[in-house]
Amino acid sequence: MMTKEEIFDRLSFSIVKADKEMARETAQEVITQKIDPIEAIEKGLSKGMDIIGERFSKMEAFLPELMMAAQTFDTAMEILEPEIAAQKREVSTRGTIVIGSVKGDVHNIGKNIVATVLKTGGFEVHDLGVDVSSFSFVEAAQKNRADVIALSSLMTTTMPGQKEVMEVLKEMGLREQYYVIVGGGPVNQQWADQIGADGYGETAADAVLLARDLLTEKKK
Ligand code: B12
Repeated sequence: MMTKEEIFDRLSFSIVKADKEMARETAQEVITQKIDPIEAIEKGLSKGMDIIGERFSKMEAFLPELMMAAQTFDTAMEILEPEIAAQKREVSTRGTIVIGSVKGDVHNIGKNIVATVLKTGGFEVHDLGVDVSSFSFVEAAQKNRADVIALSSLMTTTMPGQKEVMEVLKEMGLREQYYVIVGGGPVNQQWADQIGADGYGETAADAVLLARDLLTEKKK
């Protein structure tokens, strides 16, 4: 039997090699061994993505390889996602969240994980997809009576999209109505402070804690 560490390494390796069969089999092993699927994502699949991203920035890997790695990630997620969803125990909803990748950004793997984990954490989640305009975020928040707007940016070039949402909210006089949380590769707490967002989360698990804390504060 493979140890947990071996499983995580194998998940990472399957992404780097874009080996869907290996990704599928190893994800299945996560389920069989009752390993926390979120831990497997963070310590396995995402590690592999970091390696590919690193190679890409050094021009040792190219766009087709990135795309194949992303497809391999999705293959593993097809197996892990139902398992994450099955962990859901909360019946009543803790609040409503609209989430999306900001304008110009089509990266969705991390955003999808955050959406899944938020749902499991008891939130009603409206996923607006990728390349979402600032106005669409605000419009969807109004339409769904959201409590939180969650913005994902994977590139330094799309981070200004997060700032723009803050500006649109202010211009429309709606800033006080929603909590705004931000995340994604290049985003950090300093950026969140700079644009006046209510919180930053490094991982999907952080997103849940963040949303819970903010809404508990609200109800006080
Ligand atoms: C896979 C990938 C792609 C895939 C995306 C497929 C898909 N369906 O998503 C494809 C091939 C399409 C792609 C395209 C491009 N990419 Co790309 N891509 C990546 C890569 C390798 C991995 C991203 C990923 O999925 N990570 C795994 C997930 C699980 O992690 P995550 O997204 O960070 O999410 C976690 C946290 O950040 C957090 N989180 C995420 N969102 C949110 C939101 C909130 C509210 C919170 C609280 C938390 C949170 O929780 C998640 C789970 O823990 C990264 C490298 C990297 N290290 O990030 C480059 C990277 C992001 N890409 C990059 C680039 C340059 C591009 C392209 C411009 C390439 C090109 N020349 O065309 C295009 C741009 C497309 C566009 N307009 O958006 C650069 C960006 C550089 C920069 N300027 O900042 C990177 C950093 C690679 C590099 N090192 O150069 N890419």
